[in-house]
Amino acid sequence: MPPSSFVDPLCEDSVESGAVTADTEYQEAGIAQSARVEKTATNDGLVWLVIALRRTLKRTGLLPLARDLRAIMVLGPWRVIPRFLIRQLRPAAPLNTIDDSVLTGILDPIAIAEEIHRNSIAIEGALPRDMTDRLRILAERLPAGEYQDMHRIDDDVRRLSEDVAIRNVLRSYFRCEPELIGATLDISSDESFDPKGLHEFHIDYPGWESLCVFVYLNDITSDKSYHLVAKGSHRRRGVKGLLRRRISDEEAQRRFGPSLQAVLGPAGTIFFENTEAYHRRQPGKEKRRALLKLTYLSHRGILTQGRGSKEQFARTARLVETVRATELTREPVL
Ligand SMILES: O=C(O)CCC(=O)C(=O)O
Ligand SMILES: [Fe+2]
Repeated sequence: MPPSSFVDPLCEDSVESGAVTADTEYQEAGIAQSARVEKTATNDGLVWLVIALRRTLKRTGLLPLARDLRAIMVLGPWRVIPRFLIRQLRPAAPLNTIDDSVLTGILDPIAIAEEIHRNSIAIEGALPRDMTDRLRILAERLPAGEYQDMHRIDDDVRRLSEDVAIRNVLRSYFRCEPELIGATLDISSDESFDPKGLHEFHIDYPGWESLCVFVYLNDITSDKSYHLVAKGSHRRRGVKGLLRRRISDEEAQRRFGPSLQAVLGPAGTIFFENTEAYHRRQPGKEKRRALLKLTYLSHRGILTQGRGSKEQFARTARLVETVRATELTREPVL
C-alpha cells in the first residue's frame, strides 16, 4: 500500500486533520460539498488512535508536556543511536543514473547532501515547465486548504516523489533508504493571516532524520510570502533549543542574522530543507499561495501514520477530480 500522509499526534506545525476548507466562492459553485471534511469522520484504526491520543492530550492539558518529551527524545544527543541502527537496517541502495529524472539541475547528490548538512537548505533545479503549469493551474483552481496524500492523487506529484535525482539526494543525505511520509499541497487564501503559526520561526522534526522537498507553485519575489530559513541553524540549536522550538524574529535576528536566507524563485523552484533549522513563512499580501511539500524520513515510525482517513483521502481525490472536470469552464481564482 502506498504510504499515506504523515501525522504525529504531537506534531507542532499544522492543523489537526487533513482538512480541506472550501472558499465561499467554491461553495456557491457546489464544489464545497466534496471539499468539506468532518474532522471526526475517520475509520482507519491507527489514524483514529493517533487523532484520539492527540485530542486526549489536548483536553487534559498535557499536550505541551508531551511535545517537550517528544522533542527531547527525538532531538536529544541519543538520537545518534537510532540513526546508526536505521542506517544498518536500511542501507542506501546505490545511486541511480538520473537519465529518467524529470528535473533539471539536480546534478551532484553528494555535494547537495553536504550543502544541506552544512546550510540546512539547498535550492536546486526546477520542475519542467509543463509539470509546473499543470500543478500551478490545479492549485489555482482548488479551494484553499491543506491537501494530503497528493502523490496518490496526482500523477505529477507521484512522479516527483519517486524521481531518481531527488532520491539520490535523499539517499546521500540520510545514508539509508528514504521513506516518503507526506505529500501535501498547501494552498492558503490570505497570507496576511497566519492560522497555523507558520509566520513565526519554528522547527519541525517529524522523525529521527528528515528532509523536505518544497516546490513553489507561485512566483515568489521579495514582496511575496517567501520562505525564510536560518541557514545552518539545525546545527546550532543547542540544548535550550530542545524546549524553545519557536522563537521571535528579534531572537532569530540576534542569533542567526547574517545566516537568514529568503528563498525566492519562479513557480517550479525546488528546494531541499532540513526543517529542524529555524524557518518561517514571510507574511505577505497575496490572496493565494501554493506550496507543495514532500516529507521524507529515514524510516517510518509507529506514530508516523496517515493523518487523513480513507474518507478524507477519497474526498480530496473527488475534489481534485471535480476541479479538473470543471477546469475548462471556470476562471482561475488568481
Ligand atoms: O510555507 C512556508 O514557507 C513554510 C512552511 C513550513 O513551515 C512547513 O511546511 O514546515
Ligand atoms: Fe515548518
